[in-house]
Amino acid sequence: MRRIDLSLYLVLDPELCAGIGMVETAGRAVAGGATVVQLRDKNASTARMIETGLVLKEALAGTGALLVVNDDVDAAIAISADGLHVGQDDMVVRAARERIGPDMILGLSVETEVLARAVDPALVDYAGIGPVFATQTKPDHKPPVGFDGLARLAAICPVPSVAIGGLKLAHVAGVFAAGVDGIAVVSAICGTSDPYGAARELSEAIQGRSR
Ligand code: TZP
Ligand code: MG
Repeated sequence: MRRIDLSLYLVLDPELCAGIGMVETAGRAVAGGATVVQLRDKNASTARMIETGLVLKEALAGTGALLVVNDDVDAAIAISADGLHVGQDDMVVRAARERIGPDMILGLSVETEVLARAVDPALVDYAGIGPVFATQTKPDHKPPVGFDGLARLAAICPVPSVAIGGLKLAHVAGVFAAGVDGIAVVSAICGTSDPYGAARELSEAIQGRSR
């Protein structure tokens, strides 16, 4: 299994990034320590995802941060993204793996114990577990699992995992104590006026707890 640094996983949101834009937000967050950037734009066409994805890819080149595309397998392939992230309803996992080939990272959202048990490590590289807490960023989210549920799901998942949903700086210790490999945030970085500073604080808290 390939090693992926999931520790600070930024999920972009076009509305929350409206001030400086998704590409600038991602660049600043990666300078502050984000290790993965996911391009997530639910309303964008594939053409637009490709357009933004290519600019993002160039902005992240040489930083070591991974670029993951949410849902849009054609866009992920067109830009040769590092990864594709799908939800349980988006694409059948096997079909997604067949489309992207063996080398692209595949992430899968996992919200329940049944789904955690069903994760196939031959197909999936990491799981996004959540929502940990309720969040306005994804209005249609599934019931929150809390730290206890997060720990249970992370223990069941046969692949590395990242926690998502309502997570802020104050949650870093609790999230990692639950046994996951990373913290995924949208508003804690995109919703601030200083994505660099926000990412840096998160990154320092993450590193501080593993020293
Ligand atoms: N999937 C589950 S919760 C969520 C996604 C994309 C949104 C998390 O956003 P925030 O602002 O970090 O709570
Ligand atoms: Mg999805």
